[in-house]
Amino acid sequence: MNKPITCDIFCTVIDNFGDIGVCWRLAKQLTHEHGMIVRLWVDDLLSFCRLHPIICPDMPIQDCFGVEIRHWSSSCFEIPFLNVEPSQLVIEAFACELPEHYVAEMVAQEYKSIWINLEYLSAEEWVAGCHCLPSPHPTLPLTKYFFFPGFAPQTGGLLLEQDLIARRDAFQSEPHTQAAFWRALGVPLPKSDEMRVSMFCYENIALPELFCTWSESNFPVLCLVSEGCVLSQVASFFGREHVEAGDTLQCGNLEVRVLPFIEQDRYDELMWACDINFVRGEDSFVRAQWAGKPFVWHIYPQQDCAHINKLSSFMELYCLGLQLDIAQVLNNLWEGWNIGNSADQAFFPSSKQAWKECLAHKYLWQRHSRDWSQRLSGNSLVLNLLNFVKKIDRIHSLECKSDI
Ligand code: TRH
Repeated sequence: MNKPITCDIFCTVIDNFGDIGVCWRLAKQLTHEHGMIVRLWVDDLLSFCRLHPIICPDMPIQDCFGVEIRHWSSSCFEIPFLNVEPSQLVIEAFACELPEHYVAEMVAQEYKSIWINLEYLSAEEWVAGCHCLPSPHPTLPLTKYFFFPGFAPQTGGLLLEQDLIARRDAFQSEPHTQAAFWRALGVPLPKSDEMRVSMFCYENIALPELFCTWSESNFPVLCLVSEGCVLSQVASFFGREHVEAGDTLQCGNLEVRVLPFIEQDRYDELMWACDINFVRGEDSFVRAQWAGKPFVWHIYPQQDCAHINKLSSFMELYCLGLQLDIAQVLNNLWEGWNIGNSADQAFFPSSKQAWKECLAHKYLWQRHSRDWSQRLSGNSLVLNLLNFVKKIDRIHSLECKSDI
């Protein structure tokens, strides 16, 4: 029998939860689906703990679901007794810098580790051309390879657990499971004519207008807002100084419930159970696509406005094959949510208008969401990564032979 492949994943939490969210999923998938021995190095256990509360923020080394979690503090590589031997596969997430000592060990060891830089997700066209490109180290005999997640077949694909779509389908077809889910969350079961929305976004000045639209709608809207930076806006919409997890607020036909941050797997279920999901960043954006439900993305805003191109590149792909008028109304809603409120208001239809037009195409939007998740599901990041690793491994073996 082949010996399991060892893997180190390095993650620095820049801000929020996306970096560790992605790394944790990757670590679990490599361990559970491919029998690999994975160590996940993360510099911020407190953020990790929010997604996965059984993580102990004070423990330098712990095992969680078969993954070894190591607190990556600047001092840990200086402690000689740790004696860290680099793994066969080394993944630095989002261009975080590997510890010098570790890189030196990679050079010194007999076998050659395969070094991957797992990049951020983007739907831009250039991604396919840069995926898998080598980047030789400027001074050391090491090569790192860029690995780009993406939506097109020539990219690295998306993280998707082998059984996720089947679990989603089972959940969505079992009313009892859904009822148990709502009960556990302390949220009443959906009313027959209600629209249930999950809301996870950055601060967004389009939010009050959307709330206002929902409050005036002719059916009940329950908006489940996740705890986070947007709560001050929620408070001011309802004329409160402060709101917190557990609060319920009402305005016309809009009910807002503030949810605590829930465990990552439960958050997937929340998206499976809602009619529409507002998501943000990278990881919740991908999970909303696997939910197979209509969603609206609040892209991570970048200072140089690079996010605007990223947003339109995604929309172009997402709307391919959709009737032009539907593509247009979806674009209006998404642009209004991301750009319209921070740029020239007059250029964009109001969120109210855009929302109404999207609702008019609700059934087509639902069908498209389902088809979209089906279409993407054939391009698994982990399978692509492991195929690439095999290819590099063969090249390394040939190089070794020619050295002899
Ligand atoms: O939190 P985000 O904004 O994270 C990131 C980071 O900002 C990162 O630096 C940036 O580069 C990246 O976005 C693009 O959004 P994201 O990516 O959706 O990550 C949120 C994670 O939190 C995701 O794994 C889902 C999880 N989550 C829960 O586990 N429970 C919850 O209740 C919620 C709302 C989210």
